[in-house]
Order: sequence, then structure tokens, then C-alpha cells
Amino acid sequence: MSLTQRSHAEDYWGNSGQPRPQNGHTNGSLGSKLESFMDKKELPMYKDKPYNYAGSRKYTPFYRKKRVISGLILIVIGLAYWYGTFSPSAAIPKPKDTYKSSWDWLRSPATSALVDWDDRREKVKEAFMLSWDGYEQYAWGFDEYHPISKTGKQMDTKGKGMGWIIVDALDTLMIMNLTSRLSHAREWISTSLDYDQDHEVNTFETTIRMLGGLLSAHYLSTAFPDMAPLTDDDQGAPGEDLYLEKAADLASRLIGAFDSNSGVPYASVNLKTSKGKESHVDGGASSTAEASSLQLEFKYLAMLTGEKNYWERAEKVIQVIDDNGMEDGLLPIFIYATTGGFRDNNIRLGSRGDSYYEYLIKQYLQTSCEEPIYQEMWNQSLAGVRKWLITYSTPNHFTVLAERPLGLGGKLEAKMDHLVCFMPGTIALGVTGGLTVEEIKKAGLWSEKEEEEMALAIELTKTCWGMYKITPTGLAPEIAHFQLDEHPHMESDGILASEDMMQGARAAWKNDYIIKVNDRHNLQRPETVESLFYMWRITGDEKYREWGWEMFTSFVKYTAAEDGAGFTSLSNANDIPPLLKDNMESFWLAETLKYFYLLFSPNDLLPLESIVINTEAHIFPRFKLARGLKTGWQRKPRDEQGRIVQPARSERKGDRRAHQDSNPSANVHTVEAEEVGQTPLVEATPP
Ligand code: DMJ
Repeated sequence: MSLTQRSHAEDYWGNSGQPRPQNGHTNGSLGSKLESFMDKKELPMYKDKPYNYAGSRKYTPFYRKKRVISGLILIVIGLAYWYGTFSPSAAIPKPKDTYKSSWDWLRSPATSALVDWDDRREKVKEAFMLSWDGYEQYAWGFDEYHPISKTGKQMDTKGKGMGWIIVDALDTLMIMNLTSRLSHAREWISTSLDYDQDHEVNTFETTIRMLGGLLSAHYLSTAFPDMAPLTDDDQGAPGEDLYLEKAADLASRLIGAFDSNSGVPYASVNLKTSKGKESHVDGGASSTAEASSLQLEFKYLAMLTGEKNYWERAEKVIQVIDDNGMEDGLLPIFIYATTGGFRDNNIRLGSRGDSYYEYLIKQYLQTSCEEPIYQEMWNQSLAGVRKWLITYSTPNHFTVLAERPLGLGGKLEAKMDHLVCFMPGTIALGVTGGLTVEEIKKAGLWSEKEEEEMALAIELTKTCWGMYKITPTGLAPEIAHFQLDEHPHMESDGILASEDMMQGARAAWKNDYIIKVNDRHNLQRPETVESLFYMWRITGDEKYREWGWEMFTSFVKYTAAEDGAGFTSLSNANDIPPLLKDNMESFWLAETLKYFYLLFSPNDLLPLESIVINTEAHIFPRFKLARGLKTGWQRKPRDEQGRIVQPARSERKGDRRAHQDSNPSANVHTVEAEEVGQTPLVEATPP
């Protein structure tokens, strides 16, 4: 942590009125333990003047549009900036001149036994600057950056651009204290970013990356005003409240996606008309993860603006999903926006499944443990994962979070998308709420359940780390398969621990992993370093930082584009030299490099127990329920398997028919009326 950043973090704790995190402990639940850290904390509100955003996008009169006036002023400033930056006499050196020599450390690794983490995180910052500067030089304002061909492209070729890379990277620029680059980004957002575009966008991706990016920028710039000293609230200056206003405008367009019969959002939405649209494929069904992980963003926006509608629309999705009564809280990966029912039975925590689970526990933490319904759902799903999906590779017993493509009754497939690797860190976060294991133990909040879940997190992290260690580049394939016994050993048959991972290209443990030809690509994904970050913060075991450093070194070695144009994806990470793929994902800047940077930073930079991080690594504060915002629904009574329990006799008529009309495929278990409500939800027993 640089001195400047350390003092900002200290200022924050000093000024916020909340106790600085330390090793003081109180007894009680995880909620009350965390509460002691949150005490007196008030969410930085939008000047306590919530907008009424309903319709504001469409009907704001010209003179109220600060953007228009500030835009004109900033065009002038922007032109001056552009000239200063890119003209031949520019003071800022071009990326290749700046960084060419700074990668020497790759060839001559440090000899001292003492690891300098500050120095390592500076290397991450350099990698970020190289990537950003390449983008700035060759593709500024484009949604996509192709560092090999040094070109850019808009996602919608007829559109004006969504700021895909710029907005996604905003908060990383702040955290890394890259003020001049942030200034350029902010100027672009002020003068060029216009969401009034007549084309469809993906509802989920636009929410987590753009809405999330803007909200995170708003939070960091208001709560940590010195982080990269450019505020989002410079009164009277052009662009006052820029990030929040852009976020509100975007949200008012995205919200139309939720106008389906069921309340489950459509896969896409037109930014101009705010009209949702079914997926063009998959029989019109939305991906479950995409449809169900928009709550952190819309709820934070609701809290900032007082706009209740955002809260209600977002939480309704979870209610509709939960009313399906899926066994053991495990969901198929496609859901119809029209009915709120699922399509097919494919169950996995990789693509299309992942962030549904992530947002259960994070919703609980976002509102300072004041909505226990989401913790209950998380606990049910995690117990379901352990019962149905956790198995072990053979012969070295790596813990595998497998899939059930044909539903819970079908065969287990020992396949892990790299995407699943968010799960170990999220499990650890669920166990401690962001505090350290030591703190939770001292608080008396440690039982067999916590012990087992943490052990699972540790083993799964190792499996994900193994995905990097098995390739010659040290970079993970997109998907790994695993050798299984004919009758796979499940967790309920006894928890197994993996063997030591001996070094060496031919180390025997590597044979437990299988990489298929179609899965050899590496898209610069963040999930494993995300888990390393949580595991380091929560367990304090330095091996996670060391693993992260090895991974980072591999990225630098094998994914650099020529001429200092940045870093790129790989078509094949399983060969040396690897086959490069001409694309830098926006989450390379938003997530992967941010997690590396935080992993090597001191732990008091963004303490885990006061924030919640969205699925695109954007940082939001935790807050208490206020402004009339609260959990607006209850779970239906259900049996031990999680099926909804419905009355058999008198009450049944209207209730059940109504339920089945809206969602004929809901998993309903009919019982005598007097039993309803008497069947508590209990933890699943192993099959
Ligand atoms: C990101 O956009 C998000 O993390 C999302 O939840 C899953 N996929 C990518 C990164 O791999």
C-alpha cells in the first residue's frame, strides 16, 4: 500500500465514526459480530436528496441536463487534453517507451528471501498501466480492444459505444491511484458516453459491468475522496455527480427488462425504448445466473436514490425463483422470463449458474445481515452442493465441484469451468462474513459446520490452483475435467483430502486433470485470483499470495502483446509458446488485475467486513436497511427436500391454482393443510 493510500484508508476509518477493524470481539451471531464493525456507519447518501428517477431519463428538460452544458465545457478541456496527450510533443511517454525495461524482473527474479509485497503490487499496477495505455492509444472509446491487431470495435457496430472498457476499469483506476488516467476516463464519460442508443444490450452484463462500475466509482470517490483525488461531487463544477447520474440514467433504461409476466428479467433490453427481449436462443429462456444476479446493483442504487422500485423489482426475481421450490436449492441453468419456470434440468455452478449462488450470500452481507432470508437460501444451496455435487478425483483426491447435466437424478459429470473457481472464496466469505477465521473463532462462532465449509473452501482453492499448475504456461484452461472412480466418491461417503502437489512437469497428481482440445483457451478470467484474495484475507495463509504471484508472473510472461500494446487472451494455454487470441477482456482491468493488486496490498485497503464486491469486482458499501427499504417477501413453507408444501384441502383451491397458472412447473408437494407451515426447512441429509 502506498503511503497515500494507507493514509486514505486510515482517514476513512478515522472519520467514519465506526470502529477500526481490529482484534476486539463480541459474542453473538455472525450478524451481530459484523454489526459491531458496522456500528454507527452511515452509507454515504446522495446528499440526502434522493431523486425521483421515474421517468427522469425521458422527460428531463434541457436546462436541467447538466451533462449538456458540462459536455460543451469539457469538450474544450478534452481537446486540450487530447492534444497534450497524443501530440508528438506529448509529455506522457507512450507505453512501449515507458515500460519496455520494467519487465526485467521476469528474467532476474529477486534473490532476497524477504518478499516485498509492495513491490509486487507495483508490478501489477504496471501491468494495468500497460494494458490501459495500449487501449488508450489504439482503441480509445471502443467497447472492445484487440491488442494484437491494435484495433478497437464497438459491440454494437451501429452504436456509439457503451464505455465497456472505460467504465468497467474506473474503480481499479481509483484503487491504484491513477489520477491522470482517471481524469481522462471521467472526461470521456462526461462528453461521449450517451446511453440513448437504439439497440439491445445484454441485461446482466450491462448491469454488472456498467451500472456496477459507475456505482462503485461513485462509492469510492465519495467514501475515499483522496483515493484518486477526483471526486464525484465537485459542487458547481462540470460533471457534478457524474457517476451517479449516469448510473441512474442507465438503470432507468435497463429496468424495462423486468417487465415480463413473471418479473424475471428478459435476457436483453433496448436502451432507447427500455423494452425487454427474450433470448434469441435457448428457446427464449434467460440464463439463470444472468437473470438472478442483479440485486446488489439495483438495491444499492435504490438505497442511494430512494427509488423503491429498483429494490422491489430486483428482489422479486429471487422470490419467483424460490417459489419454484427446487430441490436442495440447486437450480437448472435456464429460466423463462415469461413463466418464471426453469428449462431443462442442467445443474451446475459454472457458466449460467454461478452468480445466482454468489448473490445469495452477498445480498445477506450487503444489508449488514439484516435480511436472513438470503443466508438461509445460501445455506440450503451450499448444503445441496455438498450433497449432490462435491466429489473427488482419482487417485489423488482433488475436491471437484461437479455438474448434473440431467438433473439431480442424472449422472455426475466431473467438469469444472474456470468460472466455478469463484466458489471457494465465496464459501469462505459465507463462513466468516469477511472477518478472519481467528476473529470468528475468538467470537465463539465456530462449529463443525464452519470447520467443514472452510475445509471445503481450502480444498477447492487448491483444485482451482491446480488448473493453473497443469499447463506449461501456468495459465488455466477455460474448463478442466477430472478422472473419477466408476462409482464416484461423494462427500457423504467421507471427506477426502488431496495429495501434495509435487513440482515437475510430469508430477503424477496432474493426471487427475484432463484438458480437452476445445477447452484450452484462457480468457484472462478472474475467478481463481478472486478466491485467492478472499482466502488470503480470511485465513491469513501466505501461500495464497505466493500462488497469486506465480499466476501473475505467468500472465505477464505469456499473454503480453507485442510493442507494449497490453495483454491478451490465449487460444491455447497448453502449449509454449501459447497461441494468442486477439482480445483483451474488460474484466482483465476490472477484476483480474484488481484482485491481484488487492491480494498484494495490506489488508486495511478496503476491509472486507465493510464492503461487498459484485460479480464484476465492483466495490459497494454494506449498509443498514433504511428509507422504507426492507425484505418484501417470505419463503413459502417447504419440505426437507426444499419442495414447496401446499395444502391439500380447503385452502388449496385458489392458492394452488394461482401458483400453477403462473408457473406450472413449480416443484410442489401437497400435504394436509394442518401440516403446512409446520415442516421446518432442515439441512439436507446425504443421499
Ligand atoms: C465476469 O464478467 C463476471 O465475473 C461474471 O460473473 C462471470 N464472468 C466474468 C469473468 O469471468
